[in-house]
Amino acid sequence: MKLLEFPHSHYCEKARWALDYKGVPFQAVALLPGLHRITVRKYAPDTSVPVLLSDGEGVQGSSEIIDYLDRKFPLHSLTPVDPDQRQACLEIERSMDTRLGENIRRVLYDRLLAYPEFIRHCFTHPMPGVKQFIFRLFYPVLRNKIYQIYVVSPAKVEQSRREFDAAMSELEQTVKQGQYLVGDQFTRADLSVASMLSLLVMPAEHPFPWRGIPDPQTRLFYDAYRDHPVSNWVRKMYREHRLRKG
Ligand SMILES: N[C@@H](CCC(=O)N[C@@H](CS)C(=O)NCC(=O)O)C(=O)O
Repeated sequence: MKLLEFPHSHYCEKARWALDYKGVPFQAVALLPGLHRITVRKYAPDTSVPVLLSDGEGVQGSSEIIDYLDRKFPLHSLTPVDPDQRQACLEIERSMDTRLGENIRRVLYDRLLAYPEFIRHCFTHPMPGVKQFIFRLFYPVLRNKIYQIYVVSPAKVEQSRREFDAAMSELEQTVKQGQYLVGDQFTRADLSVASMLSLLVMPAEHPFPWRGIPDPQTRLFYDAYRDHPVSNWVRKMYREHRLRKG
């Protein structure tokens, strides 16, 4: 199996974590954002990663990949059998992929696009020099595109900050009540929420070699959530459930 991915992406981390958790061997194929479209469109209808290539099939989307893996490898299922728990998991995953995942991406890109070396590291690790060269050449165009697609406007950034914070407060109430978000076992709800917050918490078990945040204002954002109960819960989920290969 191959996983087409951006190594730094939280949605790709979600798919990678599911594969590692189930002990499914796979080869991660890091794509250069921008040029990725050419490769991805060969296998899938949309341009987004992650895409899992398995048995000649392209499975696009982190949730679809978990569905696929749970069907193909039922052992260590991430989806509960109980219909109510299953529904609750899928609802948390769907909602938090947006409320945490999309909002944090907007907040971070808004400031960090101004730091090309930081973005270069995120976008080109672990690629050869030629990809770094292409990145430098196209960054001005790429930066504008990313702003248009993911950041949009200062008003949207403000709204995203508020929505992100509201989601964190809501989750805080849930993690106070028990170790897991649904039932008494690790599920796709836990895996999804922890992955969406991997960009914020940068847990030691996450395979990406993170660099320090270069922007002072973004560092304040990180500081504000450093000791948040949900950040501590993410560290715990990574410590206890993020099995690493090798
Ligand atoms: N709902 C999708 C979201 C994936 C997504 O937004 N991927 C971004 C990277 S973080 C991407 O591939 N963007 C480039 C594109 O869409 O062409 C999932 O869960 O996989």
